[in-house]
Amino acid sequence: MSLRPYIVGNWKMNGTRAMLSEARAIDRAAQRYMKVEVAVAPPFTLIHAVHREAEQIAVGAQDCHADPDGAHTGDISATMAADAGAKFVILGHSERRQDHGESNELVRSKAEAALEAGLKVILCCGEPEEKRDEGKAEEFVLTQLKLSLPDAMEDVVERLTIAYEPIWAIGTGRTPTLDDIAAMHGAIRAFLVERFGEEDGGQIRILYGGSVKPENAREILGVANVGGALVGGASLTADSFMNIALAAG
Ligand code: G2H
Repeated sequence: MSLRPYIVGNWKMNGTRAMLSEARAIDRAAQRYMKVEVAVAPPFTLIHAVHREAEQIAVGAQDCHADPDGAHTGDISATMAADAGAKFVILGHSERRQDHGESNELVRSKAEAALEAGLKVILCCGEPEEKRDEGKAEEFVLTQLKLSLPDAMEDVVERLTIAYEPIWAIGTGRTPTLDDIAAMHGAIRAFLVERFGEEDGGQIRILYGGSVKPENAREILGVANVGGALVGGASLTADSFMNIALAAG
């Protein structure tokens, strides 16, 4: 089995119902780019509406709580996201880790809850700039992965995607060199093979995220072990997002 390149739009805290026209346009274009798997993660408030519009693309959530229900004012469980139409959830994004103090252990609990609720997981990792400057980027990222991944996982190739997003590249317009991306994705691949075995670990998609745009997508997506992209700012208009998808095909 070889999975298609995976292009995922992370809308972050952007979008009102006015964005549904972009979702429709993304979905229509995705029907023409069948070589690429396209998905969007809108804010919780739009998951159901985007799900109802979408014929081709998958819709996901940007987070979920680790419990299935309970007294957690303002939170959304994986079960609730799935009920609204989400097929996957992005977990451990650095903005969640920074803004909400999410630890690796909490991310792992959320991943377990998401899998239990039938959601696929996009698990994010990425180093701050000082770790890269110290030459400790790989060690930092692999530790994040070790501690954030659930112990037991079935259908791991289908249900798990890793997203490598160096924190200093997020929304800044800066990106690592292609050699640096290749080195980190190679290290993540080796970790996945060790953890899940040659066959499964060799196939799990590893997305790159951090200032991906139409102008740099083709070269980044051409790097070894880059199986797609997690796209923030450039996913907010159908035009730029689908130009990135086109570069993957
Ligand atoms: C990284 C990315 C999407 P952007 O967070 O997850 O955002 O493409 O805006 O850097």
